Amino acid sequence: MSTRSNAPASRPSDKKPAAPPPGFRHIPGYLDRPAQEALLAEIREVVRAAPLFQPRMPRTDKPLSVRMSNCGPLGWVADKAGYRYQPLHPVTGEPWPAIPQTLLDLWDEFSDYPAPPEACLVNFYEETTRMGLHRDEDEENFSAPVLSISLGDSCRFRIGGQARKDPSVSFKLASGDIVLLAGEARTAFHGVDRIYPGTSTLLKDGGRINLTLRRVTKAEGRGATRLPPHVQGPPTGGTFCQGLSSPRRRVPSNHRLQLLRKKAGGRGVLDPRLREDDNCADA
Ligand SMILES: O=C(O)CCC(=O)C(=O)O
Repeated sequence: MSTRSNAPASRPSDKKPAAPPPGFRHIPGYLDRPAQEALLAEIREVVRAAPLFQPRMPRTDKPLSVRMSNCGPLGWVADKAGYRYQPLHPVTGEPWPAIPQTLLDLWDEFSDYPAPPEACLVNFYEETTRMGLHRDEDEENFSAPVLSISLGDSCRFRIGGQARKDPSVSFKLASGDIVLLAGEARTAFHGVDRIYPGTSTLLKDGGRINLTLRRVTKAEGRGATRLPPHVQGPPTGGTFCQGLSSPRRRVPSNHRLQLLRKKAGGRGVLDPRLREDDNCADA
């Protein structure tokens, strides 16, 4: 993803509302309440190992209003150096935790893509957080869809066309909803106009979590994925990992990542807001 901002995603237009682009799917209420609670518990574990951080816009250095974390071999980050995927958390310097199996299963069910996701962004929205219209374009692979899962308060999600000024259409996304951006919709401008506070009791202190599963590198065949450098060898400390070449099987690599996390000793919770009793980490 890139070209995000805090600007409102909606813009008044005389044009008739567009239909969502081909490849857009909204599956309301796919996860029932027990499934949402179970997934939330898994995300709390992710955020405990990889605390939420505040991305900043490269040009202006202004913070985005959304706080975020990641799980998977790669994670999306934004700072003065640019928008990119990298294998290490930008604050703790640790590898991202593994993507929970529940999410990998959802990917298998909905993505119709022969390789597993390499990144799962965890976006945390407070009452006033919004996400300006942007395209997800920092991945080198646009043939894989983006799969999104919503937890907590509802939001108004907006999606348009391939140009920022194209007419757009909006939907209310509620806790447990799934959205698939495939085909044309994969590269369509989209954003979050607003959060509807108090619309879900899932998170104790309110707010919304959005999870997006992404393929970052190009798949090399059925089941293919690639290892980040910290799993293959010494960390390069570099930005998005070009030239990752070893095929990776999901189970061993996740296991390996868990071992790496264990070795790291779970240190690195730098932000007092990210304690267990924080909104996201203990909702
Ligand atoms: O929060 C959402 O529903 C959308 C998130 C999003 O657009 C993104 O992470 O690129």
